[in-house]
Amino acid sequence: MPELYIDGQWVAAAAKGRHQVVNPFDASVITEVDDGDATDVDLAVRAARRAFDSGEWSGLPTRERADVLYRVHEFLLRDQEEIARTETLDTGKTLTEARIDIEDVANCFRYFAEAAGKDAGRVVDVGPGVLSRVVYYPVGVCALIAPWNYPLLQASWKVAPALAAGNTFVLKPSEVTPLSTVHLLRLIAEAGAPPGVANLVLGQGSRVGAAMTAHPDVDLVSFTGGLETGRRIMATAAEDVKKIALELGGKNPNVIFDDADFDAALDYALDAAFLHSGQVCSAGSRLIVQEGIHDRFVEALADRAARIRLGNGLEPETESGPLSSGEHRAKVERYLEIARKEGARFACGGARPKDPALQRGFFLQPTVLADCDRSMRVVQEEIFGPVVTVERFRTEEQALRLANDTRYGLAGGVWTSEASRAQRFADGLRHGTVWINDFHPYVPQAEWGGFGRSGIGRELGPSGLHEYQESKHIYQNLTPAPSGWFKG
Ligand code: TXE
Repeated sequence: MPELYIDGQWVAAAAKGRHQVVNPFDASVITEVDDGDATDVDLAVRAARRAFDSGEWSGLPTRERADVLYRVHEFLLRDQEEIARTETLDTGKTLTEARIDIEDVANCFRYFAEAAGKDAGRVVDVGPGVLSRVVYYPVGVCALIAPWNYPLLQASWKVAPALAAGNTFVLKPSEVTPLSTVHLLRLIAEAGAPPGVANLVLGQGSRVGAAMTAHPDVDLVSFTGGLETGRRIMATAAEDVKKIALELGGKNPNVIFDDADFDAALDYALDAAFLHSGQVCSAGSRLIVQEGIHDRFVEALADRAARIRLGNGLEPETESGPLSSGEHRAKVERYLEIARKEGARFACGGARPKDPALQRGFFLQPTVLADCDRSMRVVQEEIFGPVVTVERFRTEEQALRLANDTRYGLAGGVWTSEASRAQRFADGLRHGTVWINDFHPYVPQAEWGGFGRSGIGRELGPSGLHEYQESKHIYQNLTPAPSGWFKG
């Protein structure tokens, strides 16, 4: 079956290109999919343009668009198990995590279905004789580019608000993990989105993603992925002054004070660093631990990290899967080499696992790098693998300075039993999400995005909808009369 979805039809890539999708657990080929190019992008953008300009979607009452999103929510839950298995095969993550992802995807659609009808703009009180309103309109044709770590989740944070606001879109999943997104497009079609509203082009970033970003008929580009690609997209989008939203990852501090609940902080430090093999934009990959508990904490962390059960995500006993691709594992291994040269102490891990059952997959041992400091590249750069660095601090002031000493600013955590310090510290952190005595939870009602080089704009929450809207101020003089400004 062809996998490009353009103008309400499933079609093959124009140049008949094909691309293998690989299971990272054992490097086996799951399937082959179409590999599009600029011609497919052009067809998809034209379809999206026509559908947008016709008003058949943007002109619908919000409630009717919301109905389509509610149906997508329902179908996602209906197909949850099938999509979760696809996501596990494609990404290597555990089935438990994939099931949660798909539930979160469904909730995202429900949230934006609800949110769409809530904000009808506002009346501005200008005084008597004037009716002044600020109202929201869809931006137009959106190019949505998603990454491989949370393929469907990251796509849904773009697709759901784009649709809710009345836009049309062309979506490109990562070439590494396209399968669950193909399923989503089927569900959007089944839910009744008119032809041309939702379009899918599979293919390589350098061809399909670049063509989407450069297309003159695209009004907005929303991208989640790496910093370098984000920079390139921003530069290309500048040509037409397209609107952009970028989520570019992070190097997220997780600060543990001496007075924290030791066992809880340890458990969450493990989750923060090693969930989905650390391939999480908000991973707590930079531990900053107060000196009173530092040595005991690092020892306990390394002990627990070394016991994480690696394996096939489909097996219930597996706690963590492989990295997403051989290429990505090679990147993480280069950072392990850098860590050696920079003098980090390997408290555990640092190599591929020895287990014969894991030799064909893209596995790496969970790794704790102790005795790190902020001058090191492994502390400053996003590794995006099962690697956590540990720094030591003495005072609260020093901890805050360390936690904010990053070019990124996506998320951060602080662990302490002193409530006033927790609030003070949270206020001081320059990161888009801050967790106190927790790590990783997010909700669709609250904004997600970063300070600094973590990106531009916000996903989720009311701002996540506004990213896909233009505001317009309509000012009506109810009692027009000559102004008398010019006297002649
Ligand atoms: O991502 P890319 P890569 C970080 C992480 C990782 C690094 C590089 O540190 O090691 O990025 O990963 C599409 N124009 N994150 O190279 O290339 C691509 O096809 C338009 C953090 O795999 O950024 C895919 O769909 N699009 C992150 C998407 O961009 C282009 C999640 C992301 O891939 C393109 C993933 C181009 N020129 C990686 N080139 C997060 N923020 O969560 C590629 N793409």
